[in-house]
Amino acid sequence: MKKKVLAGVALLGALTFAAAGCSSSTGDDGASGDGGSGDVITVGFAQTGSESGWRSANTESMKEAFSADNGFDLKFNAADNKQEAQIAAVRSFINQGVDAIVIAPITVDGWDDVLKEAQDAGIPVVLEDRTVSASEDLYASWVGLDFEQEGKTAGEWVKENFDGKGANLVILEGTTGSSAALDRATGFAEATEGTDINVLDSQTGDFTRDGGKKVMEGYLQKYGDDIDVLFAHNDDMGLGALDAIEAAGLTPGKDIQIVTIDAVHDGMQALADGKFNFIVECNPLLGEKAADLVKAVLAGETVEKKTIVPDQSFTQEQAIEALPTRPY
Ligand code: GZL
Repeated sequence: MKKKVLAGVALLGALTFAAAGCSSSTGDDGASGDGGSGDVITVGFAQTGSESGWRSANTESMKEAFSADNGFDLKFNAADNKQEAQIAAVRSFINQGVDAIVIAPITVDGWDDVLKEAQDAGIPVVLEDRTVSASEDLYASWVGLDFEQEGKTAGEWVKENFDGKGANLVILEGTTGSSAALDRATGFAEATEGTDINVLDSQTGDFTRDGGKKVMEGYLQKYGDDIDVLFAHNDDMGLGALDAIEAAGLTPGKDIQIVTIDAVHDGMQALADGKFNFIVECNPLLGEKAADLVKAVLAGETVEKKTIVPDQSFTQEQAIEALPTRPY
C-alpha cells in the first residue's frame, strides 16, 4: 500500500525517524520499516541485469538491505542490460503503487518521461550506481561512485608506467551510453593527455566477459603483438580478454599489461596471479545506503542529492594481501 510522502513535514518526519531510533523495544534497532510506524515499505528495484561480477555483488547488497527483516517488501527486476525493459519495469512498479522505486540506470539518457510519471504518481525515486542526464528534480537522491576518478586513477597508472615509451594501448569500453563508461573514458583521457601513449582502438565489450573476449580477439587479429597495454572499463571484460590473449600465445600481465576497474574477486585473483597489473576498485556494496535513503525520503527527511562511496586501488602485492578478507 503506497504511503503518502510526508512532503514538507520534515519536523514530523524527524520526530518519527528519531522515535524509530528510540524504539529499541523492537529489539532490532528500529529496523521496522518506514522509520518506526511498523508498516512494511514496498520498494520496486530496477536492476540493469546480471552482466558482471560487480552486478552480482551489487544485487546481493541491495537484496540484503531491502529485506523483510529490515521492513521492506522488495519487488526486483533485472532488465538483461536493455533500457527499454528497465523503463517497462519502472512503469510496472508505478502501476503497482509501490512506496518507492530504486533504479540502477543502464544508460544516462531516456529517463525523463518515466521519472516524471513516478513523480506525478507521488512515488519517490532513488538512483543507485550509475547516473542519469534527467533533471535532479525528477529523483530524490543518488548513491554511487566517482567513475571519472576511477578512470583518472587507471590513466595515472598507465602514464606512470608507460609514458615516454611509445606504448600502444587498446581500450575495452563499458556499456555504450552508460555513465560508468562515459565518465571512466573522460577521466582516463584527462590523465593520459600529453603523453606519447598511442591509443590504437577503443570499442565496447558491454561490461561482459564474452564481449571483452570477442573485442580483444579482433584487436589481436588487427594489431597482434604491437599491443603493449589493455585498459578495460571493468574486470569482467579484462577476464574475457585474458582468454583471447592466451589463445594468441601471448602472456597477459607481461606481453600485454592490463589495468581494469571494479576489484571483484575474480579480477583480484587475476591480479594476484600476475595476469592483471593494476585494478581500481568500484565498490558495489550500495544497498545499505540506498535503503537508508528510501526510509529517510519516505519519512519526509531532507536528504543529500548525491552520495559518493569511496574507492581504492590495488597493485599485485596489495591484491595478494587483501584477497583473503575481501567481502566480494
Ligand atoms: C559501476 C557499474 C559497472 C561496473 C561493471 O558502478 O555500473 O557496471 O563497473 C558493471 O562491472 O557491469
